[in-house]
Amino acid sequence: MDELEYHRCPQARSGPPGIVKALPAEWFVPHGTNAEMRWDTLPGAGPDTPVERFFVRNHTSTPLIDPDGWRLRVFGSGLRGPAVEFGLAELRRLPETALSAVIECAGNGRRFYATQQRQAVPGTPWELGGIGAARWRGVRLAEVLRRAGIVPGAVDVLPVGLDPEYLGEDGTNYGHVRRPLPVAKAMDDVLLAYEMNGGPLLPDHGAPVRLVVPGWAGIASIKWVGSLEVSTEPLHSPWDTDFYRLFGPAHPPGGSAPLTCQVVKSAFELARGAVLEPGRRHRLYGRSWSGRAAVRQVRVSTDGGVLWHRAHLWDDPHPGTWTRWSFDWRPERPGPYELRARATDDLGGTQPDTAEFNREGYLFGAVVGHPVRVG
Ligand SMILES: Nc1nc2c(c(=O)[nH]1)N[C@H]1C(S)=C(S)[C@@H](COP(=O)(O)O)O[C@H]1N2
Ligand SMILES: [Mo]
Repeated sequence: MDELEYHRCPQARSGPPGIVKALPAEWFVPHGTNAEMRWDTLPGAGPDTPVERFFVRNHTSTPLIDPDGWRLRVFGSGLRGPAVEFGLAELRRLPETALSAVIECAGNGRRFYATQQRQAVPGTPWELGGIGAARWRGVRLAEVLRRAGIVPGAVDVLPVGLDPEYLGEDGTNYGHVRRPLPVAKAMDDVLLAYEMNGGPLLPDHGAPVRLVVPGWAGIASIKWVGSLEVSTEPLHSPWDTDFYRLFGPAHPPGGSAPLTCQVVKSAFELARGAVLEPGRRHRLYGRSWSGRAAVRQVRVSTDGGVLWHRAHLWDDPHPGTWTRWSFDWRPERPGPYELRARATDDLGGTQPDTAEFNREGYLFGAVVGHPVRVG
């Protein structure tokens, strides 16, 4: 880490501290050190979220890392030999892979535990904008681990971020953001990404290199990765023991197993409380996604869940990323309406009417009521 030019960025002029890119109010809702994407900015956007509009979830602040000095150190009992280091140019010379994937915060939708279910939960009160989709390019983590000499008995890989150490509200120092990844997932579809939507990663999204762990809670996709410990013994960090498990009445005292896949969700590309003109046709756009499989079908209700209609899908559904859809609606009578969307994925996973409570408010997968006014 000595050779890194690694420092905190100056305070952003407006919005959350520690984020480098501009956060105009028409694109983002600020939440502490995080910035939520506003869904009403998406109509007309392609399948991927433009990088300047992609949500940011920072535990601390975005570090500015000199790509020429950056090195990825791979070490641990799960390697045949000593530690191996890779520079950015070396990674770029390895076989490259591109994939489309959403990154979604496990707490996305958390606000609806309070507003729809009257269940108070702490943490960032995301509506549904703690998600973005991109075309990622990089090298497979499996390729790097193989070149580093991973042994068959390896069980966990622990990527560590180069952002500042994370301090809890009570002052506890949790150290650098890091979360073990089981070898089975690490050797499957995980990418060490150096490009996003055809350009280099932005500092806020993990430059020079981040992990992209398709389908899994966003915390797995460690940004600004500086090292990977590969181990033949299970590894742990507060991010898989204290955070990002489900705690609560439905779960054992130590919590559920660490979170992996995200659940099925849907969102309208419309402001909550949007006003629509009566007596004309409105094309309601939205997107649905699932961490486990491609989205197969989406149904929309414009009357609070009484009648449901099949939405038109605009994308060939792919696992790992979202599917765009639309529904044409011609409301005649002025007044308040509640829109709903419910998606079903290829494994039959769908969206319930209520999400099962957990103390931290993760994985809100229930159908979200979307109020609009016709008039
Ligand atoms: N090093 C590091 N990696 C991190 C984080 C972080 O704070 N530090 N936040 C995680 C969380 S909780 C999420 S949801 C995603 C957000 O990625 P984005 O900011 O590029 O949208 O990054 C993950 N990777
Ligand atoms: Mo997250």
